[in-house]
Amino acid sequence: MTTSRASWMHLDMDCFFAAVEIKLNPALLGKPVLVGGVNPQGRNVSRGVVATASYEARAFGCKSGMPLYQALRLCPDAIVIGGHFKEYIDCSDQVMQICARWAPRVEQIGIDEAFLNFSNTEVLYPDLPDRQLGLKIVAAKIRDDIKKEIGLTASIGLASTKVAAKVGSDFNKPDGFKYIKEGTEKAFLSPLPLRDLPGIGHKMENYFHRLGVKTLGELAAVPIEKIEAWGKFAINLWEAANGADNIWFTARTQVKSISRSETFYKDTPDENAILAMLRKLTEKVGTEAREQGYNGRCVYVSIRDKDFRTVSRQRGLTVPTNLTKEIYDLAEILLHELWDGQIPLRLVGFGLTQLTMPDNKQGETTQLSLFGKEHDKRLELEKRIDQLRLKYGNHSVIPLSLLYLES
Ligand code: DCP
Ligand code: CA
Repeated sequence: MTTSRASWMHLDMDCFFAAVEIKLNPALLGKPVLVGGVNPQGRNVSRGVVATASYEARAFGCKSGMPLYQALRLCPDAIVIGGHFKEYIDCSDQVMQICARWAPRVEQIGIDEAFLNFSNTEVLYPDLPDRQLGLKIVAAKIRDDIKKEIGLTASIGLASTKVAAKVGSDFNKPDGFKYIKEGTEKAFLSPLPLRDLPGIGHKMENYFHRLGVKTLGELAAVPIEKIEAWGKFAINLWEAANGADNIWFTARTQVKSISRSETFYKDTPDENAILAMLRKLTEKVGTEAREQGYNGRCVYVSIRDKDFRTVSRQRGLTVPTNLTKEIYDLAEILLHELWDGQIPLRLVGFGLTQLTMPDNKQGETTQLSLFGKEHDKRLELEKRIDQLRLKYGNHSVIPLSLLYLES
């Protein structure tokens, strides 16, 4: 039997800014809360808009993007708060770290949402009888970790396509989970209103409503010629409504973190093998960061031991960087702080977070002069290695320590 090996989770935090505010002040629990009316400096702005509303406020019709005065008209008792941006970012980082513990690849696409790529993860969960059953357990673990460690709720969609996973995470919100079985994507999307498919704006929605098209199933049945009039983006939406996956689902905002984790074939207490794994992960993350021109301000390492206990630790870098050497050096320190040097490890994870985007996308960061000559030389070297790897394959240039893993 040939089956697709693609498996995606989409994780989205519930009423994120409001949830963080409630966590900071539990007296707000169960009350209608509006986040907004304050600027990033925390000052009141009279003509603000609602950034988000707690589910209690949503019951009155309040929602993101609505002018505050209008939301207050709908729900005069709502409590308006906000401005704890640092806390939102801290919670976001913690959430992404938990995701990276469980997922081999994490694509953060907004402050509170990420795609978790579990494609081809058979080796990761070899002890589980059914792979999707395994991933359902993993989804429950992720939500559980987030609840226990951060005190917030997340919703997750699990599917073979990104589109279905994304719509799925919204399906049973808040604190929800939805699994869309492979092959049922179109049937799952079909009864849903057009606006449930991200990317369909008001204008397009109105256009299709005038054509009598109200659901995604009806959209899927529109002849392609009519869709083409709307251009490439509409074709992507139409394809998505037809159950296909497509890559239009890229970052809504810039990528916020790059991470990798990997499970050992066999749990190991061998320091050399563990450091080699860490080296491999930092190489991968460094290469991707350099390719995309990102520098990170912070790194984290997570380890999972043979009993599935998982711990992580993060630390800021003195200057933002994408140099493998610099991120590895700090990662090694963090690893030694986390690991007692004895207990066999099952998995190691590494992430570069708080990414800053340089002005141009070639990775020629404008901050180079800040870093000094040594850094520039090292960057030049690592980029050459990237090019060699691109040309001759990943194995053409490997640090010696990696031989532990390769052999
Ligand atoms: N946000 C904002 N302005 C908007 C939309 C969102 O500032 N117009 C911020 C506040 C949200 C956060 O981004 O808390 C995440 O946005 P979501 O669209 O995921 O909305 P929520 O997480 O608030 O709610 P939901 O439970 O529906 O995901
Ligand atoms: Ca959200």
